[in-house]
Amino acid sequence: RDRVLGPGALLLAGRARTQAPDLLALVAAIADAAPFRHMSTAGGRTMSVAMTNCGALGWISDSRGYRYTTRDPLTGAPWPAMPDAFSALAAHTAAEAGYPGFTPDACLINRYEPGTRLTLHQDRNERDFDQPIVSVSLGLPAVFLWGGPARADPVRRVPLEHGDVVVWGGPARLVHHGINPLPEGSHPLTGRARLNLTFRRAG
Ligand code: MD3
Ligand code: FE
Repeated sequence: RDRVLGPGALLLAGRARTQAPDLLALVAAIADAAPFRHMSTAGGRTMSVAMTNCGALGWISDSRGYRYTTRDPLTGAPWPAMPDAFSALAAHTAAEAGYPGFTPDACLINRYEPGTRLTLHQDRNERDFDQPIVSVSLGLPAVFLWGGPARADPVRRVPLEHGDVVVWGGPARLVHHGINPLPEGSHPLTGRARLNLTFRRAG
């Protein structure tokens, strides 16, 4: 299933499958120090996706808007360090997609349960849009919504499965995207959940 999804977007199907148990154990350790939480938006809504971060910078949303911070606002501590296995996977897959030297300083970890969705948005809080974003899907499958540079552009539906890695760069970097409400289900490694890691060069 490895394929170019479109300009700038390369799917490496199942590329993280063999490492998935290790990655999930690392996520559990990160969540012990920086628990998953439902962040609020500037508009006063609560996000249905539960989030945490690791790395020098972490993405947050609160009543003041979206931004990256060096500390977890919940604990006041720096975000947990990015495990070597995380940065190595991101660097290797980015290099395969034509981005040598990708050194992520942020990893946003999203947790979906059945019914959780992520509405169409762009990722624009990073400093350099020439740097790609690498995403790793674990656990339950989801339908990824892939639009265009304008919010009203038509949306494609792309299934993302356990172990899939996608590198988003170049013309794919600023497209609108989201996740359909997660269907009911259970996965041997994650139970009733999908976890998504996104590796970013934020600063
Ligand atoms: C295309 N996460 O964390 S992963 C996000 O499954 C986010 O949790 C979704 O959108 C998830 O911001 C989608 C795929 C993805 C991630 C970031 C992108 C695609 C992207 C940034 C730019 C373009
Ligand atoms: Fe996004």
